[in-house]
Amino acid sequence: TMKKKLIAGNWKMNGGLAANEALLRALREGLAQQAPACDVAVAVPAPYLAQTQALTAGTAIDFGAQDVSQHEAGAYTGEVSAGMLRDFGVRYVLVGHSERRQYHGETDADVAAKAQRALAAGITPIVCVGETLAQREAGETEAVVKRQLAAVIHLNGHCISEIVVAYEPVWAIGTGRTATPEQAQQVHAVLRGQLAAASTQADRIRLLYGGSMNAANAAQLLSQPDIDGGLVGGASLKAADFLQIIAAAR
Ligand code: G2H
Repeated sequence: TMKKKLIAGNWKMNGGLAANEALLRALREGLAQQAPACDVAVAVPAPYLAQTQALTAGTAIDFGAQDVSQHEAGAYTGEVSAGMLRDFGVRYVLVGHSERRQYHGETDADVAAKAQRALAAGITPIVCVGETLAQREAGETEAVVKRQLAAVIHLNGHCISEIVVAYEPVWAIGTGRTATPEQAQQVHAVLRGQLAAASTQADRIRLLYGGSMNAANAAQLLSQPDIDGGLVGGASLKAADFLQIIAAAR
């Protein structure tokens, strides 16, 4: 396909002013030498959006947030709205990461509402789907990811080609246990088929793989026909590793 791959780092709740600056400077230098064939982004904790905006200005690095409120504005203490993210030039926002679903009780309906808020603010939601180990072992993988994707396919007034989807098997997240390229491709093909049934633009939607992607396994995963990039957690915190993954995305 013609689309560029996307390699997105998910810093999760890591970093600090000094560490972020060192990491972003190293990425900038690395990318200036490498001329990446793919799009590159980092999803940072909300307090560092301004810092990230300043340090990535004029570079090949896009950035995003890790969550967004499903509400537009008002009495929602602690929440950050899509409009606030837009004020900082945010291009992407993770929505429905499994850690949000698991530890913060986010439902498919919440995820759909958040994706819709992002789109309305001109921000591309990276919608995360994925099965737990128990669900995989019960043979429910396909049903689970299809249900999670179905929730965001028919968002009012927005063409679904404006989203990015990340498949992250929960059992592979931060565990060092990666899905095999075949396991990942199998699920990506299911998701592609579901998107194709809903939209003529399905081929334009980027499907990322996430879950212990690293410098050693990225090339094989990224060579699968329906894997259009990666959502990278732990390995995105080390510039050398992240740059190697970016180099593998051709
Ligand atoms: C999955 C991934 C990034 P990691 O959560 O979203 O993290 O690469 O550390 O498994």
